[in-house]
Amino acid sequence: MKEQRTLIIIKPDALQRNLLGEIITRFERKGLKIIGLKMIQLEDALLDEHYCHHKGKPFFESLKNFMKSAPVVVMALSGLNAISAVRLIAGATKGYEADAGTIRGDFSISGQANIVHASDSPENAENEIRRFFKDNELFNYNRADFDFVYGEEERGE
Ligand code: 3AN
Repeated sequence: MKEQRTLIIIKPDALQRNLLGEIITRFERKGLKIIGLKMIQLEDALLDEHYCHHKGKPFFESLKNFMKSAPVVVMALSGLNAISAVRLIAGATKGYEADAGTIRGDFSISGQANIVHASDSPENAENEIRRFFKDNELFNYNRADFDFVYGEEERGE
């Protein structure tokens, strides 16, 4: 079983549009385990680090202003192939291009206000989890439904 961890940021537009519960529910019902969850106010230092690959692009300042415009909810998830599974649930970056049925496809029509961030590789996922969570904010526990969420071999039995 390829157990992976990944980081989600539920962005200010989702909070303002009362979509927090809806977004969290989609990941829970998929079978992903929530191993960390908190609300934070983002600031420049963290955003400069998190979006360093967009530094210098024309939308960089506006992206940072958007991400600071209200609190965000950060969430660490674990599961089988969690990184790609979560990216599929999130949908394409631009809401107006994202497939219906995905979070962005269902709730966003914007390239910037696109509801969620989701890690895109194992290396970035681990860096991003470390960026947003301390060790004692991450939890390891058994989920009661996992005998039915996964097959026997996937559970390592
Ligand atoms: P993803 O979040 O799908 O990995 P990235 O890393 O390319 O996509 O973009 C990070 C964030 O930057 C996006 N989620 C979006 O909010 C913002 N962004 C990306 N491209 C644009 C753009 N052309 N105009 C405005 N904002 C953008």
